[in-house]
Amino acid sequence: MEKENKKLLTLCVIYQHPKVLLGMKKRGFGKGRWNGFGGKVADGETIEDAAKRETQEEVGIEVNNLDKVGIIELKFQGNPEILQIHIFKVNNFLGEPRESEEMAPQWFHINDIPFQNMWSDDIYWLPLLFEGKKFKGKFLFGESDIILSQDLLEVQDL
Ligand code: 8OG
Repeated sequence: MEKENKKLLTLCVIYQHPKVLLGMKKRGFGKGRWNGFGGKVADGETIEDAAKRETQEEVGIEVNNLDKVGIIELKFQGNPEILQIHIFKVNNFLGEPRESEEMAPQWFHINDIPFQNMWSDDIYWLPLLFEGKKFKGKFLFGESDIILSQDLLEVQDL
């Protein structure tokens, strides 16, 4: 049996209708793409604490009321690792968004999201977040981050 190899990650989507704050990732995994803020959950840290810490580090704002809206699991063909991403919708924050070494923030109208420069799964689930829905999804990526299969469901609770 293949050992299940899950990595926990967080993602905060700062959404103040009709605008969403995204960051251009300047380095590392996902470089050159717009995304929310987040990263790996450290040992001994709760998922929520990791989401708060990463948002503070990446864009300099403090987030407190995290609304968990989705869990997606990503797999890359030929790699046994599963990335499990816990997605939070965040309406309020303290401080002013500022650029960090990792991310350059910018507000986008929800009708003008740069999906062509984002992870290719986002176009499926981000609209659900804007509509106030909760969801669970699984995506399998092939070469060049093409989606080979997907399974996305709206759920009542996570
Ligand atoms: O610590 P690091 O910056 O490498 O964490 C990766 C971040 O990227 C983390 O917030 C989770 C996020 N991320 C993925 N895959 C995807 C994806 O397919 N869509 C979106 N929107 N974010 C993703 O790792």
